[in-house]
Amino acid sequence: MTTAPMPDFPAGFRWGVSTAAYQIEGAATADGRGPSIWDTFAHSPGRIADGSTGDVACDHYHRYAEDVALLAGLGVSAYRFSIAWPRVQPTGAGAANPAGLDFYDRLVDELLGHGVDPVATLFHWDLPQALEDTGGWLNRDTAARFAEYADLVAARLGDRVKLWITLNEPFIHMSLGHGMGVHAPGRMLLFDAFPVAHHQLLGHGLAVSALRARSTSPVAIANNYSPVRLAGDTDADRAARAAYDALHNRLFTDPLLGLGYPEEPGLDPGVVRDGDLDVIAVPLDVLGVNYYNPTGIRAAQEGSPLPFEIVPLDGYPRTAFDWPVVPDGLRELLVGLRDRYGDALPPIQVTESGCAYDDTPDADGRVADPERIAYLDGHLRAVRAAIDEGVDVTGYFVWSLLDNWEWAEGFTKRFGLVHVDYATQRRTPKSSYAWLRDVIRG
Ligand code: PNW
Repeated sequence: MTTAPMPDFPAGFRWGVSTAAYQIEGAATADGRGPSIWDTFAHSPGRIADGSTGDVACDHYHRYAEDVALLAGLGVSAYRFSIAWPRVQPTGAGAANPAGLDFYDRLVDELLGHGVDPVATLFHWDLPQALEDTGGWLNRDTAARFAEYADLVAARLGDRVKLWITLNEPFIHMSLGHGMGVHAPGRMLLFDAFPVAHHQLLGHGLAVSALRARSTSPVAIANNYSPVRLAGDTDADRAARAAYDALHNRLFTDPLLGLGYPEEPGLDPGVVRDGDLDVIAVPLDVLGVNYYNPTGIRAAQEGSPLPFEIVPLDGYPRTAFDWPVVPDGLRELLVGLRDRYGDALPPIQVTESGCAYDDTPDADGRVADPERIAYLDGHLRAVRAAIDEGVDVTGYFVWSLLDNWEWAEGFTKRFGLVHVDYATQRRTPKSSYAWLRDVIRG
């Protein structure tokens, strides 16, 4: 980490932190909430590293006022949270459950009362189980259901949410949830999971129109991106890199920006109907970029079901997730998006960036996390460098405000600026919280 002062960011730059409903809220059956695919998955034996569930998580549903006070103390101008679809529509269809919407109404007003812009994600992976029972995102009908849900949310919150995000990381939801089976709903379809890509994107396009009918606030999607590093120098290695880049970085962006699906073999979702690509290419106000690390790729071994092999990247520090820490990958990614999409690219906000470490309180109850400070320092400098190279980046959100329930890893990975003792629900700001507060003030 350099000791040079953090460079300035443009006036109006949006500083934020991000969370997701199932990872923090708990209160899984409160006020009429229906089950989601993550309730089902977490309650199935053997799926979660520590056998835990999100039943209680950070109990944010009851402690949101304390958590908003933490946001205010941090000095962020925005908070990205997600709305649990099964709180709003317990079975994924029909009239809104008013008690479910009431919670987000209270949260939004609490944020506004502290001068924090509410940024709402509509889908952060917690599909109502009843929709999964009719095929989930493999079923085209789920896209239409998603737009109806968006309409219900916008009718209630459309006057106060400052930025809408339709989907969180549809690539991760497709690949880990439907391709590899390590996330809910636990399907292992490999390349047969592609209808999940198209139906999510179709749902996005329909939801954008539904939101705009009720709200004048800008609309975004949050995609996960990973610059691809080539491990090997044969033609087969280069072909593998192109295949992986098309899958991870282009499949969910080319169609949004009017280019249609990538033409790489095997990437045709097969369920596209006339007119769908126009629905999907509805203009975006902002592109949300979630970045964690680059991916090393080389040609697949003989007999592999995949057209590439993922290999570890050597020579970098690693987080507790074993993910390499590569700040310059974020600059490379941002510049690469601009170079690829040019004028079709809307302004970018980095909607997730962060790291997990084994943070534990010392004898005095303080939590020092110098690795996280170094991580954020490097990634913020990378954003600044991309801006200097002419990329229009208008915001940066840290993942995450709180240590929380990290999906298949349960409570074993701590991403927070604030430590959570799950036994007592006591929140303790880590040293990175004070560091970021000072950066934002500066
Ligand atoms: C994102 N990968 O998930 C999610 O949006 C967050 O909910 C999550 O807590 C955060 O990143 C940290 O994991 C990802 O395997 C899950 O490459 C897995 C991957 C990437 C992102």
